[in-house]
Amino acid sequence: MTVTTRPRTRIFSGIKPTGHLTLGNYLGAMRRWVEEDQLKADALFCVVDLHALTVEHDPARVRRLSRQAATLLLAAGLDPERCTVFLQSHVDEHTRLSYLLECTATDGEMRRMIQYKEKSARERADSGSVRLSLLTYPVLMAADILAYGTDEVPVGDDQAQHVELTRDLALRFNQRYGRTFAVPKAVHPVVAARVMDLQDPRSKMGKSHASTSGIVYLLDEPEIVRKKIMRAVTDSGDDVVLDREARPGVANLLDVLAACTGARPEDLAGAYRSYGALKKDTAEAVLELLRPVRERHGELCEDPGYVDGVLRAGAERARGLARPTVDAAYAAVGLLSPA
Ligand code: AQP
Repeated sequence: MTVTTRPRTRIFSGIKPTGHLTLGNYLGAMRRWVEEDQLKADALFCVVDLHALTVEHDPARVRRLSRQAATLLLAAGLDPERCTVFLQSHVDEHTRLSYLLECTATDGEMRRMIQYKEKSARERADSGSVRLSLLTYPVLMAADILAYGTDEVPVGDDQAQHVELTRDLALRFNQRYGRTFAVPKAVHPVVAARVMDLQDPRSKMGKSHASTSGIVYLLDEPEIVRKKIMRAVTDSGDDVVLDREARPGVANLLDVLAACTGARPEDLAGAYRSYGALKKDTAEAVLELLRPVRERHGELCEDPGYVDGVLRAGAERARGLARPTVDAAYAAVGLLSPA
């Protein structure tokens, strides 16, 4: 009898260096990568720097933010002994595969993406034009995921549509050319899957938004974090109830506090009599959660050679994992391999 051992679940996720990382990134994605994913699976985490080129950008800032994002991932607790951390642009297989997936996707699918609709409107207003790569970026994201035979993609729920597209492309490619890709699924946190902007609680807390007063950045000074949370928009009522439709600002604070403390938002709602007390406790809980990340980030900044070494080793491993799948995809569509 042959005994076959099932390979470990493969996990892939990424973060874009389009701005300073936020509490939304941490609660929606990074924390789970640290506390669950790297412990249970063969996990790869990527600073998806090519995605930062889809909008107006300053090269020096992209460089700075890419390094800062990688450093923050390690500061948050990703352990290079347990998982693979790397930069997307260091592994050519992502863009190699992206082209084949552009030949699999349709332009209609791309134009239906909600993020494209939102961001293209913003770009057109700001700079008068929209880069083609903003339209095709979900295909590159699909390539990021499919190149690694990924089973699970842990993301905030703003990315659900892109992972759905990735599944569709994998299924279509497999059906046309023979089974080449694993078909991944998105996994979202139970609480705080979409942290909202503190000043505009009907919009996601997004790191590239122009107005920063509703965004808690992971590296904000404690006093700034307190100020932003104490000034969060709530509503005209004064009792603390969980009503996401009518009172999105209060619901957002309850979700954040719940995510920080492990309590349930509905239980927390019953425990507060004023918005002031809720904000104060939320601010302190957020600070407590972020304190070790800020401290470790400070230490790692003293040792940039360490971060470079992690990224170099991560890219090397990632390349080795992605190449056979991408080569197989090239062969499957009918391209001759170099002699
Ligand atoms: N507000 C959020 N709540 C929960 N999860 C979030 N994520 C992002 N914002 C929230 C999750 O963090 C991971 C990395 O995000 P990203 O870098 O792909 O995108 P972003 O932070 O949304 O930044 P953008 O797209 O550059 O700019 P904005 O935000 O301005 O649109 C993902 O898993 C994401 O779900």
